[in-house]
Amino acid sequence: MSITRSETSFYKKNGYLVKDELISKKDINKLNILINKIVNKEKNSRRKVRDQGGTQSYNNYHFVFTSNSSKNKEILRLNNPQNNNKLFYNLSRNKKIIDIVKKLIGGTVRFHLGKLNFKLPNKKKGSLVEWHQDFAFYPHTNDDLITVGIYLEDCSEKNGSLKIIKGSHKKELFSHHSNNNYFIGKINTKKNKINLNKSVSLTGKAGTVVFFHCRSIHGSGLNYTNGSRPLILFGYRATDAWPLINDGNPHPETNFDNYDKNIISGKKSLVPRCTDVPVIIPLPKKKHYVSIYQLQKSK
Ligand SMILES: O=C(O)CCC(=O)C(=O)O
Repeated sequence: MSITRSETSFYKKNGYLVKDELISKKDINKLNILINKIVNKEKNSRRKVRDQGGTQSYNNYHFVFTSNSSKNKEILRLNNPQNNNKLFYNLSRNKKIIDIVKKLIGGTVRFHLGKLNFKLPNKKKGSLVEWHQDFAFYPHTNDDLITVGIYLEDCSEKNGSLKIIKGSHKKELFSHHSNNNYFIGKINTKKNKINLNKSVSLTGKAGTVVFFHCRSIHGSGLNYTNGSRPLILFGYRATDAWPLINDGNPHPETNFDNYDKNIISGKKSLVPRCTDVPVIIPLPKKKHYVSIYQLQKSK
């Protein structure tokens, strides 16, 4: 099962596509059982937390916490779940997902990144994610990159579904820098007169998969429920989209073999495809940031 021509046109026009319950209930249940185990083990561990879990770095599997306190530690994110468990790895290579990605980014696919964002209830300091474009974090020589979000539980505006601004992938790449010229990973929507009326909430039942373009402006609101909102995000890129910076994910200059091992469809090539895409280098950063949550709070 892939997508119809009209779904492809919808994606091209709007910069996103929602596929209801693409992943079966059975597979979602298995993932949720595994996640509960991982989270409980980590919460009960007495391991000392430093830097709220540390930064995203090559091939790393790690947790991002709300604080360094072992008593009140809450897990915001699990980075690179696909590196540590077959179930997550298989999901990142799921045929239904990859077939759609292939159609949407032009035929070749290289795995780029993986994370599991929990979005804690608001009362447990689960933050909102401010408006941003993923391409601002990792510019490439072309923009055939896509983010895929998989809801592991039913997701509505109440528990912080993703929101996206229709058609924004065709507009400019906005500055994600502060007034002091530091990269802070968010857009000043007022200053840039971004029409938030064009935003749509990407809600769906558990197993729903959302696909969005790397230049689509997106974010998510607060979670007003008592439970967390687990969302797996996987990034994929065309094999000839060459990274212009090292974003802490598989990178040719860090480990060339591993970079190519992440090819899912298509051939290796040393010839990047350079297209006329807007690029702003995401530097400097005030300090080496731990997560998007921290980064977006910096000035
Ligand atoms: O977890 C979310 O709600 C969105 C996260 C996101 O957009 C990101 O990590 O780039």
